Amino acid sequence: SCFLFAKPKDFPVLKNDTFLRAARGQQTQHVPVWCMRQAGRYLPEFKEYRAGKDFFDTCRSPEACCELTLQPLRRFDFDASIIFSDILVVPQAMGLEVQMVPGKGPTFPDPLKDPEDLQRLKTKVDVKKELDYVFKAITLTRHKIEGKVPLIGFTGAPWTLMAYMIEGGGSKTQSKAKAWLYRHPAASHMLLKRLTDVVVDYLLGQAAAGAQALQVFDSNAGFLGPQEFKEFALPYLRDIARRVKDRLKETGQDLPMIVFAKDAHYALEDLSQSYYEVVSLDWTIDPRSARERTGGSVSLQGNMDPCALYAPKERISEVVQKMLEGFGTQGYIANLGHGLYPDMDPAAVGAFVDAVHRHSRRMNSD
Ligand code: 1CP
Repeated sequence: SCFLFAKPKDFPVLKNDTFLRAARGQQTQHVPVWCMRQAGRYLPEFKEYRAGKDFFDTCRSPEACCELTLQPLRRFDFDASIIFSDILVVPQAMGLEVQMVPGKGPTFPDPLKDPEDLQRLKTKVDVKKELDYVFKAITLTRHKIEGKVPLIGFTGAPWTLMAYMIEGGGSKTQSKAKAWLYRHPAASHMLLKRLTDVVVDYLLGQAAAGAQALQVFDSNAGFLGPQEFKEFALPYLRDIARRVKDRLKETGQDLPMIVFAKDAHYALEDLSQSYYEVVSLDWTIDPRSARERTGGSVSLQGNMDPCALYAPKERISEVVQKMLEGFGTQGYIANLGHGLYPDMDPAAVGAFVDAVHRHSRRMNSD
């Protein structure tokens, strides 16, 4: 990687480091909490701000990304923020067109069909140039957040990005992308390797721009069986963390990294030995067994079923308490097992955040 950034030194002082401490396994007074997709359509102010604007135009506006990142922080006592963007900006940077079709989701008009289509991708991706708008958004947001909470940068993982590039959008089976793994393993590895190189530069650029932690979303991991995950996902996830960390060390930076491989139960032990400080869990894993299987080697994040937010406040509080009892209050970041849905009640999110803080403070003082 050719990134050599001066570390910006003029950011406001961080006032709440609970999330960063928990990520590193250091002691905290309360369990920090944030939500995947905390900026989103469940917030009326988000819908109002986004109305009539193209999704990826919004992603390309640092001011808009900053505003949308800050919106949930004005309502809720979150301990972290995540930059408003999307994982699909990476395939765009590699030369594939992606549109956001209202009511349908992200759509590639011309997805990859055969290995020959790899020729359509840029051979050299100038990440600094192509994704500069994300770096600008991060720097601006880091200033405007005024040190209230840390700012998380993120990327899609190579397998998840590859799946979108071949499927051309969301998919129930991922059968087109999986067909590549079985039919064209060499071309698959070539694509995954190229995605890995771009993702490494992308995360380094985000760190240089002011991101204080980095999350890698392997949202489509669960479509793979254990063998395929071991061959086509895990090596790239490990490579990303190792390369980003090695490079950051040279510049004297040390950012906690989070891996979220949704539905990849079978990989929990491997993921906990993959250079990430935090393993983020979906709701199908029991907190106690996750602790046992990771043996205290990493911090854990997650994993309340997002649908628990449809429950009344008292029930949310009970679910949170059980979750905290399972994970314990240290080396733990409360979150959902996946993102918030657009029809969720903002008040339920507030109840979730307050329950995490309240129960964990009480448990720590018992
Ligand atoms: O206009 C809109 O509001 C469209 C909805 C939306 C939003 C709010 C999309 C389309 N992306 C986003 C923002 C987004 N995407 C964030 C923002 C920060 C935050 O969390 O608050 C993040 C982290 C993402 C990451 C992302 N995009 C993932 C990984 C996380 C996950 O949900 O698993 C994935 C898979 C995407 C692709 C994507 N973008 C949007 C949609 C609807 C989808 C999923 C499409 C599908 O698979 O069917």
